Amino acid sequence: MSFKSLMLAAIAALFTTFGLALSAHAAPGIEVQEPYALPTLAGQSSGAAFMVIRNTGTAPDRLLDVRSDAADLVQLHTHSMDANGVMKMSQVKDGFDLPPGGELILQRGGNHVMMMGLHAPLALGQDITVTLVFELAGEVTVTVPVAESGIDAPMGGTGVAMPAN
Ligand SMILES: [Cu+2]
Repeated sequence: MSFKSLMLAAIAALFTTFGLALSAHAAPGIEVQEPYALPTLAGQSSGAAFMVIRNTGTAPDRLLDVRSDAADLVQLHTHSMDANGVMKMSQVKDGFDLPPGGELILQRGGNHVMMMGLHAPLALGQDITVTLVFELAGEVTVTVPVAESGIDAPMGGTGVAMPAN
């Protein structure tokens, strides 16, 4: 094998590996990182899931809705302060904008996936399935492990999508 063909083989292998890594949690233009859902106690009827969603495409997209068979009612939620300075959760009915290259961070104390009427307690080590519904990318199904935190969760980010009003 010549040096040139070796190089081409190495480049081909690199692209194949990269493609496989991306396909794990990706749909066209959407990449989901570090999903997790907090464990719940017996008798606790609701839970929340968190993740980082990135628009890797070149077109604006929007997270419209969320679904899961883990609970009766699943909604996109945010936290905001009411007139009395009390933090409250509320549904984000219009969803979240995801500009090209933008990130939507769903995290504790912020935007999150709310699951009400859990069919069973969320136990550590278990996986649940959450389907994200995007305006452009369509449905993206994510396997969400029940854990205390996302592994290697990014500490920050740029282009954070703010909740639409
Ligand atoms: Cu909530």
